[in-house]
Amino acid sequence: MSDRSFLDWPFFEDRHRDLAERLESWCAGNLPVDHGDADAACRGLVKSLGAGGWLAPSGAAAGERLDIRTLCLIRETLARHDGLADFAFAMQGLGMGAVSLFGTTGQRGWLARTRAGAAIAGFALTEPGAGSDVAETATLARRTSEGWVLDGEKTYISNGGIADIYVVIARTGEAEGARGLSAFLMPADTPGLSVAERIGVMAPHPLARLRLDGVRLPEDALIGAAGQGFKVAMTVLDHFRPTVGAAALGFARRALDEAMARVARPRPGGGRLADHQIVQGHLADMALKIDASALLVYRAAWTKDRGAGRISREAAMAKLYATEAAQEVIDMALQLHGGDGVRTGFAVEALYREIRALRIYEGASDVQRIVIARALG
Ligand code: COS
Repeated sequence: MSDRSFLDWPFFEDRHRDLAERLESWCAGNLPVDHGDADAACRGLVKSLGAGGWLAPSGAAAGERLDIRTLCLIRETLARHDGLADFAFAMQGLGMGAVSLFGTTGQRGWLARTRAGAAIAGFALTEPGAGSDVAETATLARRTSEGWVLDGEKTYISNGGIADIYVVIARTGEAEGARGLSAFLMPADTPGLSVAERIGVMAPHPLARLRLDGVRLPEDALIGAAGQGFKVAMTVLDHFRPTVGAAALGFARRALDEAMARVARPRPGGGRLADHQIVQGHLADMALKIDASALLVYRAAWTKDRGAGRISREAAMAKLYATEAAQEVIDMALQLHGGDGVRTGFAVEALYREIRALRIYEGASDVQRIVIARALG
């Protein structure tokens, strides 16, 4: 069983501790699921997480606020049990993040569905020519007498192909660069929107390149004000980046658990790997990285939940450190397994593949460094 002592930290309230305990027993009864068909697995996970009530915190109705500590605790716990369950939960939140933070009452109708597990969400931000540099977004949204017409391409869109609803960022041209973008709510069945390519990745999950070809959206599809799309996207990312750190933390905790169990096994020739000081030293380093990650993740979440404005620096530090540290922790856990570490069917092999994308998505590590450096003034 993973170290749970962090739950006593002053970042948490009793409702968080209670939630962590209830989710732990839900996970024990429902996870992991078979990943053979990633689309089917994710559809099933959204349904079962919804039925269990676990998707409700992924969105905020009018007058409610996202509780970032809750989002982080859920991601950490799910990631420890099943990476795809974490993915399914995370995307309901990120996909609908702009609606939770800036949506109108009408737009929030979709939230009721994504929070119940009745609809799947996606966030269509990245483009072939605009990954780290969101200000380069080229997808065009033209205003017409009836609303908007969108043309362009979005890529690496998680849940692309299975989502029912997307938030899409497009250029509306109020100004050059970052000041000329807007956010829109785009149902997946809108004519002109198609899946151009399904993208296979090392830890499979639904992912696609989307084509927008004369996609007509009504006037009220606009989320927030026209020209504010960059700020909408960045605010969403500030809220969700600590949760990426939390998922990395869950993966790292699982890796440490696996490593501790492994090195405690009696060896055929006598003794245990755990008896070696050098192995104890590795375990200590792993535990240190995990606690440092947890402190940064829950510092960011607590700061936001206390009502702070922008938490760009705290969120970037949490994501950068926790994802990089988890990669190191998992690599060491794999190393301690010897040849078994690279064998399919071993948890550390899957963790090694699962962690890698977290250092890239929602702002690659070097983007987080840029954000931190700018926040220093
Ligand atoms: N919250 C609110 N506003 C923000 C903001 C934030 N976190 N970050 C920037 N802004 C505002 C700035 O204040 C500025 O406003 P004004 O025009 O009023 O001065 C405006 O947005 C432009 O900011 P900036 O000049 O910093 O923009 P850049 O184009 O230089 O942004 C980075 C650079 C790299 C930080 C940004 O493009 C980024 O985060 N990229 C990564 C994107 C990403 O995570 N993609 C992953 C997609 S997977 S979902």
